[in-house]
Amino acid sequence: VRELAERVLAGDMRAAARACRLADDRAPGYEELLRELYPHGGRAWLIGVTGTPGAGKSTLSDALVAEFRARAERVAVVAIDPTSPFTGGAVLGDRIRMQRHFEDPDVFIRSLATRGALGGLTRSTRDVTLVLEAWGAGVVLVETVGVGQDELDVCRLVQTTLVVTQPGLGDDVQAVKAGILEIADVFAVNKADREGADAAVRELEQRMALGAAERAVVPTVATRGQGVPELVSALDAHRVWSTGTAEGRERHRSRAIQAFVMFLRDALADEVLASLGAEVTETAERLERREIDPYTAAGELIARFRGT
Ligand SMILES: Nc1nc2c(ncn2[C@@H]2O[C@H](COP(=O)(O)OP(=O)(O)OP(=O)(O)O)[C@@H](O)[C@H]2O)c(=O)[nH]1
Ligand SMILES: [Mg+2]
Repeated sequence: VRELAERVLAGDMRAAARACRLADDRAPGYEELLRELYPHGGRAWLIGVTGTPGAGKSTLSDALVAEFRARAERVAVVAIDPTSPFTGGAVLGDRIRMQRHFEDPDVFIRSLATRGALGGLTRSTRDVTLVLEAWGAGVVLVETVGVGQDELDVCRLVQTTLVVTQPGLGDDVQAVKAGILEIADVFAVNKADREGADAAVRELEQRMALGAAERAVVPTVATRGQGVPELVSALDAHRVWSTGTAEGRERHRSRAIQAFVMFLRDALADEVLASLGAEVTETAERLERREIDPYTAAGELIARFRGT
C-alpha cells in the first residue's frame, strides 16, 4: 500500500487508477492508503458540474478539460453515473464525448456508480478525489446529475459548483430544483443556439440575486465551444472570491464543517452497525410493527453502544 501511495504521488496514472479502485471497493488497506495520501490533498480546484439530464454537462466538461489543459493543468474528471457501472449508456456517452482526451497522460477520467448505501456516493467521491489530487490534478471536475440528496451532498465537497441547464424546458427555473439554485455558483445556460436562451439567462439572473459578484450566468454552446472562455472566466472569478474574500473563506469553512459532520455520521453509523448490526435489524423490524417508536429505539441502541 505504501508503495502504491508513492507511485500515485509520483504521478503514475495506472497507480492512480488502482488506488481509485481500492478506495472505491473499500478493499483491505484502503484506509491506510488514504491516510498516506491525505497530506497531499487539498491543493486542487474541485469543480462540481451538475444540472438537468441531457443539458450538456459532459460536452461542457470536455470543453473545460481542453481549457484547463491549455493552462498546463493536470485535469481529472469524475463522472457519476446514476444508473449502473455496467449498463450505463450515460457513461458510454461520456466516454465518447471525452475521447479526444483519452490519449492525454495528464487527463484522468473515471466514472463512479451510485451505490445503494447511505452516503456511499459522497464517500466514493471524496476518496477518489483525494487520490486524484495526490496524483497531481490541478483541477478535478465532478459531474453529477442534479437529482437527489446525494448530489447535493457532493456539492458540499467542491469549491465551485457549476449548474448546467438549457432553454426550452418550459419554465426554466422550475426545471432547476430550488436546492440547486441555492448551491449554484455559476450557471451555464447551454444550447444557447436554441430559442429562449436570452430569456432563460435573464430569468436565472433575477432568481440568483446577482449583484453578488461571485455568482454569474453564462450562455454557452458547448458543442461549438462558444461561451466557454467566458464560462472559465466566471469560474475563475468565483475561485478568487472563495479564496480571497472573508465571505468566501467563511463559506469554505462552513462547508468543510458540514463535510466533516457527514464523514463522522458515516463513520459512527459504520461502528454502530459493526457492533450492533443484528440488533439494528431487529429494532427496525419492531419499528415496522410499531411496537416501539424511533426516538426510544435510537436512544436504546445508543445507550447499548456506549455500554451504559
Ligand atoms: N444544440 C446543442 N446541442 C448540444 C449542446 N451541448 C450539448 N449538446 C448535445 O446534447 C446532448 C447531451 O449532451 P451531454 O453532454 O451528454 O449532456 P449531459 O448533461 O452530460 O447528459 P447526461 O449525463 O445524460 O445527463 C448531446 O447530443 C450533445 O451533442 C449545445 O450547446 N447545443
Ligand atoms: Mg453526462
